[in-house]
Parts: sequence; structure tokens; C-alpha cells
Amino acid sequence: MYRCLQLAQLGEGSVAPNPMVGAVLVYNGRIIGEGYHRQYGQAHAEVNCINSVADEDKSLIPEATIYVSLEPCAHFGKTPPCADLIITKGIKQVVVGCRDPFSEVNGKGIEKLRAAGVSVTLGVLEKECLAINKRFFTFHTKHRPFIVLKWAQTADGKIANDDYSRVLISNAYTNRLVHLWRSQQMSILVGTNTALYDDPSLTTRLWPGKDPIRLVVDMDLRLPSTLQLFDGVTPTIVFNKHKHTLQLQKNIDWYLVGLQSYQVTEDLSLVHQITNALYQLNIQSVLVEGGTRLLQSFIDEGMWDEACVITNEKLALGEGLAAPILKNHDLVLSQIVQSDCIRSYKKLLD
Ligand code: AOF
Ligand code: ZN
Repeated sequence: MYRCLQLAQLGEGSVAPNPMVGAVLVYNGRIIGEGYHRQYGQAHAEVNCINSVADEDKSLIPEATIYVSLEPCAHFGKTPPCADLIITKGIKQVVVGCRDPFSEVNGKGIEKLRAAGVSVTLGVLEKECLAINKRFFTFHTKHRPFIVLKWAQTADGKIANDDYSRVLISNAYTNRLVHLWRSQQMSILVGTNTALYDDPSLTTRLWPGKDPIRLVVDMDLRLPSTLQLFDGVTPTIVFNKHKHTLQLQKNIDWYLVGLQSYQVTEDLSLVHQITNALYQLNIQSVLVEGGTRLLQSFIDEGMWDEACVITNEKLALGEGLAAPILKNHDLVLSQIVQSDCIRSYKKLLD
């Protein structure tokens, strides 16, 4: 199963919104095949694993045990069910890392295998198998995207000057790190003032990764079209109270979307309206990059999973806009000191 996890990881950056999955076929203590889900829309791990078996070992397949980091699927999606393939190949032993919470599968793969007389062991290295796909599991079990909060603050907890003008808090190292964090999420969200005063592009140009889908709150549609967010380099969705152009459909081709608007109302929680829209659109993760008011509303509603906070310990402003205040956390997952910046990961306690 450790090998499955290593293989699964190779799909990072290419399979979302699908999970990363690895599979290994073992005969008599020897690995005779291995594979992983390489690309969204293409073959699943089990298919690549079984196809990788050398000709001279093919006759061993029915006697081998297949290890998979996720429950084999039972549905016809972009590819046929892996449970059927395992049964057709005559494999009699399956070891599964964790159950697939996706509604089309959710135990049906295991049931199908068992009904065909296949022996299934469930829950091997389950914690690790859940951890590598934290976005996918949060999305399907909590019916909302995985939410990462990010901001940079001074030693005295300020994120900008009183007039919203930018303060240089981060350094070259943390700037690159932020682009890595951006590339790890499917979308990135900012509020009106951040869009207006910082004019961010929200791309990953300092890191070789995919650009996230850009999301901006602009209730009254007052942001100028000259902002970098509207440069068309990558899609942008504007949450506003006036106009709706976005069709809610899963699996849309994001690169054809361009600029879209999504209507929200002031009477309901903005955080819930945004996260519900992302759920409908199959956008499984979001990086919330500011400003304070938007970040604080995610914190106040308990709608976050991780916080990435960059602190410049050598800079104090005295006055300025206060950084958000985290609640209900005390678990610091990791902390790295680099030059004058400290990056810390914090995780919301259940
Ligand atoms: C597996 N093995 O390697 C993966 C699985 O549209 P499809 O056909 O690619 O199906 C996507 C769903 O299949 C995805 O949401 C998840 O539930 C499962 N992924 N299943 O048996 C794999 N990647
Ligand atoms: Zn499958």
C-alpha cells in the first residue's frame, strides 16, 4: 500500500478533480504490475496496473492480489468500472486503502467485488490514503471545497496600511511559496478591496504549475475592467448581486469559460453562497487570499481547513489594517523560518 501511495502521488497536478490513486499487483511476494491514475479523464490506476504486467507474467494475474489506495469504482464515468475489470481478470484478492465517498461509488465497488466472490480487505493505511486526497474527500463528505486561508502579516498583526496601500511583508522566497500554494488549489478567491488596491493577477507565474480559477467578490460590479484579474489569461468568476451568466454544470471545460458572473444575495451568508457554487461546479478546493473581512468571515463561520500565514517578524507598522484572527486552532502543522519571514500552517480543529 505504501507503494500504491508513492505511485498515486505521481498524478499530482494532472488528475484533479479526480483523486490520485495508485495500484500494485503482487504475486507470491513479487510485484508483477503497477500503475496510477495519470491524467483526468483517462485510465484509472487499476487499468494501468493490470496493463503493465509483462507477457510472461500475464498467466499469474488471476492468482495475484491487487492493492489499490482507493476503492475500485463501480460506475461508468469517463472510463468503465474498475471493479468489473478486476472480476473479468479473475483476480480473487483485493486490498483497498479507503472507501470512495463519491456518490456513484461509495461502497458499491466493494459490494460488487464481494458479490462476485472476490475477497476484499478494507482500510489498509487508511489514514495515509485519506490524507493524500484531502481535497477530494472534504469535497465529497462535507459537500464543499477544501478551504485554505492565506495571508501575510507584520510582527504586530497588520496586513496593509490604513489606506489599503500595500506593505512589503513577504520576501522572494515566500512569494514563490505563495505561487506553489496557488498551484495546489483549483481556485483562488479575493475580495473587492484586495482586487482594487493590490491589482493581483492571482496566477502561478513564479511556480511551474496550473493557474487556479480566479474568483472575486464585487457585489456592485464596480471593479474596473483594466484590472489584471480581467486580463483573460485564465478564467475569472465575479460574485455580484446584479448579474448571472454562469451555467452551473459539472465538468465544464474551464478554459472555455473566460469571464463569468455569478449572482449572490446580501441576505444570505456570502461564504455559503460561494462555497455552494463551487460545490455545484465541481471545484474541489479554494485558496482565500484576502482581505481581512473576507478571510474573517470564513473563520467566523468555521469554514476553513488550513491557514497559511506568513509573518514578517522584523516589520512592525504600529497602525494599519489588522490581520484576521484565527479561532479554534492550536495545531501548528509546520513552521519554517526563512530570512525574516515565518511561514506557519494551521489546521482547524474538528
Ligand atoms: C478508481 N481508480 O484510479 C480512480 C478512481 O470519470 P471517471 O471514470 O474517471 O471516474 C472518476 C471517479 O472515479 C472519481 O470521482 C472517483 O470516484 C473514482 N476515481 N477510481 O477505481 C482510480 N482515479
Ligand atoms: Zn476505476
